[in-house]
Order: sequence, then structure tokens, then C-alpha cells
Amino acid sequence: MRTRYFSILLLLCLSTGLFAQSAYQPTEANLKAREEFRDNKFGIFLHWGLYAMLATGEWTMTNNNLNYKEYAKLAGGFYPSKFDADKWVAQIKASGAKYICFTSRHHEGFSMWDTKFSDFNVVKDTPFARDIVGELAAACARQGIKLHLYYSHADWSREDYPRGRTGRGTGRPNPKGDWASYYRFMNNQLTELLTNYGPIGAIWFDGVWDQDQNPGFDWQLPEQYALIHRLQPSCLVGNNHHHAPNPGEDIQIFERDLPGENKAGYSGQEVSQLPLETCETMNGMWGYKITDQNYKSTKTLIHYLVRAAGKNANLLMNIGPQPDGNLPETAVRRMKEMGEWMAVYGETIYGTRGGLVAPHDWGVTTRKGDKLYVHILNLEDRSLFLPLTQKVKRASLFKDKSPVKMTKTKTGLLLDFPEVPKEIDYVVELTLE
Ligand code: JFZ
Repeated sequence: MRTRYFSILLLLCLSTGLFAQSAYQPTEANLKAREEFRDNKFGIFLHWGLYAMLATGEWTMTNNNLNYKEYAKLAGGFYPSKFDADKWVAQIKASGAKYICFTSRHHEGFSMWDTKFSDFNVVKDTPFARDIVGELAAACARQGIKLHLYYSHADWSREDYPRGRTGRGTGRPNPKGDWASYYRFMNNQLTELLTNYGPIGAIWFDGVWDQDQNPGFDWQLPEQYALIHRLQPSCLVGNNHHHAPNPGEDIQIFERDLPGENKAGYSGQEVSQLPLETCETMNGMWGYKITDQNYKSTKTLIHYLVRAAGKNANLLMNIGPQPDGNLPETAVRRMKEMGEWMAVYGETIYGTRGGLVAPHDWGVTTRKGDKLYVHILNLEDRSLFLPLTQKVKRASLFKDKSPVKMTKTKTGLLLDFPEVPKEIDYVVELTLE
């Protein structure tokens, strides 16, 4: 009887992944890196690869069923003459972002660094012949900003990658691929990235969803994650799989939606206790798209960042660099304007955690030490009620520290303003007792 109970328990544990969960114990260094990640709040995502030359986004290869051997010829013309890693990093730092996440290899399969494990890379296969990841890593180190690396699990060019839901029309023979070979290849590449380029803040995986329709497909993620943590214990593992986090992951990623929301259709998964990050595009596409000038306004971008912070999440805002190596002018301007705002209000964002009042349409709250910052983004009244039961010592306008009238009620706190808040973000600073 006892053994039967035990085996049922064992089965339950195995099936819920409990055992696997307890197998991963993040190191002290990793836990510290997670908190630093939370404190950083804002990163810039860069999608750059051969697809930039086609200027229709990073999915063109599969969307247009481009043959992988034809596609590979793009490399022979890749010469981004304006590329200057230090200039990029300076432009990005001006936004107030604290990290850069760069596509080391996207689904097209082209490696943006000097890899020994595939000739389809920026050094061996292009006239440019410069190690872009290497130059970016050096510039980041020089200018004191963290580098994260996006790494695609899916690959539309490699013959050993088992055929998935996308990239079916790229002409690769052998739909079965050779999983053992592909898995070894990925781990070799990850080892290179985590050995030759200094500290990497995170590996940002994407593409496991490509095998969603192959039941039983095993990505062997736990071993891959363990490899990363062995090489760099403070490197955070994140995976854009659109599910609740797996064991071995250090951050939870959301795509185009804030945690708990699902307008884009990629979310709906539960929100975990891990550090959260949500990625969004500055225009409508991740990779460079020449016809897409539909950039979000600076106000919209700041609101996105503030709302993310209020939900305890980081914002990873994307830019698709041009084929000439420059960042699009509008993106650079938006970053500069966000940075001007952050220079004043960064105190209410960096190092904060989601506040004591739940996010609302009017705005959100962020918290740091004894301060609660009330970010009013969209209010049509001259007063705001906060269902806040903590004792508040003082209320003032963050910008000039002028007092804000507050009235305690039975159920919370009522704030009164001289006029309806009109600013991008009207920040009231509450000092808690
Ligand atoms: C993924 C990538 O495919 C995309 O190119 C970009 O890198 C973004 C940040 O992440 O977005 C997805 C992921 C999954 C699907 C679509 C887009 N999907 O399941 O169809």
C-alpha cells in the first residue's frame, strides 16, 4: 500500500515537473543578477541580420518561401559601411536603457559573430568580415552597459534542424533533420558566446514554439540551461516560449503585452514570481522594414515603460538597424527624448518594484524604500482616490516637491491637484510612514 502511494506521489511529482524544479538551484550570483536586472527596468532590443537588406522584417525568409541556398547569397553583399558599435551604444545609452539585447542568430540561421561552428557567419561569409557581436560587446564594456544575447532555437537554413511549423518552404531536404547534430551545434555556439565575449547579462531564447506541433519533441532545455549557468552563473536564462517559465529559467518573458494582458495573442500564461520582461516594437516590426515609419510617439513609449514598471516588469524596446549599419533616425530621436524624460524621472523607475496600488487605466504606482510614486498617465479629474491603507506622511509633486493636498478617508487616500494632470506622467511622491 505504502509503496503504491509512494509511486503515485512520484508520478505526480514527475508530471508536474516538481523534481526538475527543485533540481535547479540558482546560485547567489544568479540571484543577485536577477535583482540587478529588475533594477535596470529598461533595455533596447536590436534585431539585425541579413534580413535587414531585404528591408521587410526578419520573417521574410519563411513568409516568402525563400530557398535557403539562394538566401545565403545575401551574405556576399552584406557590408554595413556605417556600422559603429560605439555610436550605437552611445545612442542607446542616451535613452536611459541599462542593457542591450542583440540578435546573435535569428531564425534565418545567420550568425552575427566569428563562430567556428558554421561558415554562415558575418566574418567568414561577408565582405564586411567583422565580428559584430565582438565589437558590440567591447563597446558595451567600454561604455558600461550590459549586453544580452538573443539566440534562436529555430533555424530555417540548417539541414540538421528538424522541420518545424515555420520555415517549411525554404527548400531544406530531410524534414527529420539530425537533432543530435543540431543540439551539439547550438551548445557549441552558446559556449563560444559565453566564453569569448566577456560577461553576458542574459541569453534570450526564442523559437521552441516552432516544434509545438511535433508532440513529444524534446528540446533538452535543462541541460542547455545548465551549460549556460556553468559557464556564467550570473547569466540569466529567458525563453520567449509564451508559457509559464520552465525549470532553469531566471526571467519570464512576455511579447507585445504587459504581464497579465493579452491583446497580441501571445500571452495568457500565468505571471510567475521571476523577474519579468516584456518586449515591444518601436514601429510595427522587429527587423528593419523600410515601409514602416509608423513609430509610436515618445509619450506612448514612456507610458509603456511606466506601465511595465507598475506591473513589476522591465521593458525591452526594439529597434531594427538599417542595412547600412545605422539605427533609423526616428528611433534615435525617440531614444533621445525618452532619455530626457528618464534624466528627470528615472528616480521613480530604476530600482523600483511594482507599487502598492494595482495598475489602473489612470496609471500605476512604483515603490522604492519609503517612497510610493503615483504615476498619473490618463486622468480626467482634478482628484484621484487611492485604495491605500498604509499611513502616508507626506504627498508632493515629484518634479518640484511642492505639496499635494491629501485627505485620508476610511478606505484610502484622496489626492487633489490644482488642475487636471496634463503631463506625459504626473508623478506624485508619497512618503510612507
Ligand atoms: C518572436 C520572433 O519570431 C520574432 O521574429 C521576434 O524575434 C520576436 C521578439 O519573437 O516572435 C514570435 C514568436 C512566436 C510566434 C510569432 C512571433 N508564433 O508562435 O507564431
